Amino acid sequence: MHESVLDAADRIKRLEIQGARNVAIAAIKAIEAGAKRSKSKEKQKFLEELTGAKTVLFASRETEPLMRNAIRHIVYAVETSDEVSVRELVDVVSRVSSSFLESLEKSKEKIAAVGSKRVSNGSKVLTHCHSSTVINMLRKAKDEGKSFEVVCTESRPVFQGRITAKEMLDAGIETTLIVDSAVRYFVNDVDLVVVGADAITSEGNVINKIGTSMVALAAKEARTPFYVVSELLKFDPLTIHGDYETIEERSPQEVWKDAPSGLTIRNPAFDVTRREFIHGIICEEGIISPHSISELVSRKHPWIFEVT
Ligand code: RUB
Repeated sequence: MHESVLDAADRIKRLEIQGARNVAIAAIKAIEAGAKRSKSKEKQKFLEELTGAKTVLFASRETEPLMRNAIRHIVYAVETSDEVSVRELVDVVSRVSSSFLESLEKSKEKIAAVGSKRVSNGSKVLTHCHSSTVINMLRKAKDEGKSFEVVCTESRPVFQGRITAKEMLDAGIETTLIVDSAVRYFVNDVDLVVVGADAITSEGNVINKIGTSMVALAAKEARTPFYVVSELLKFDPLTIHGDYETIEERSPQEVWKDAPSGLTIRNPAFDVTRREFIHGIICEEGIISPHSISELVSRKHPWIFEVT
């Protein structure tokens, strides 16, 4: 296994790299770097290396279909390529990786263009955790000259909300940080809730940072619009075959380092927000109903259902 893959997997596991997009980007770059340094002489061996890298990266975080879709796409391109020379196959990996990264970048900009229209001048927007896609959309709204405030949750146990708060302040946006349990207290006071996504299921349910479903519940009760901001490729194709999205459970140490012995601590990283709580998914194709996700993904990315 090449060091670039092991290193990326380790940084992803430790949350040094966090958020679905950043995880996928790091994994793609690691696969490409590993492929470029491959010592394999035959296609079969090269494929075995790629498959090994795929296994290691998949295991680094379990609830990341964008990363899985990207890696499957790259491996599939090699498997189905007519090329037999390893040098040519490395080029295939580079080409597919670059085009995947480019399309991720384009989607991010399209999402920002669509989503920023929902941020009105003088409004207050609440977000949970740290989503680079949400941040980019809010920055765009700011760049368009809108004046608005952001309320962000701490996002216990590892406080990704602090990253959001710093990035929003850096963008010149008035920002308030609240504890996660204060969401109901503030949600009446905000005009819009926007969150990112780690996974979207075939039924249109969304998996995001633990606590997102509670934010959605509070938003629904307060009649505050709740939007998910996400690339279509966070769709998990396995859910259409009946598989459930696995929810990563992280170390209890993140919750309480020197907890008394005998205490059970549970630390799921994500939860599921059912589609009926979601006003819309702001994606690169526009604002869509969660119900239409499977149909749209099969139209825009039919390959997603082919590769396993
Ligand atoms: C991050 C999180 C983010 C999504 C989307 O959780 O839940 O909302 O990953 O992020 P963690 P992005 O910190 O555990 O990775 O929009 O950047 O893909």
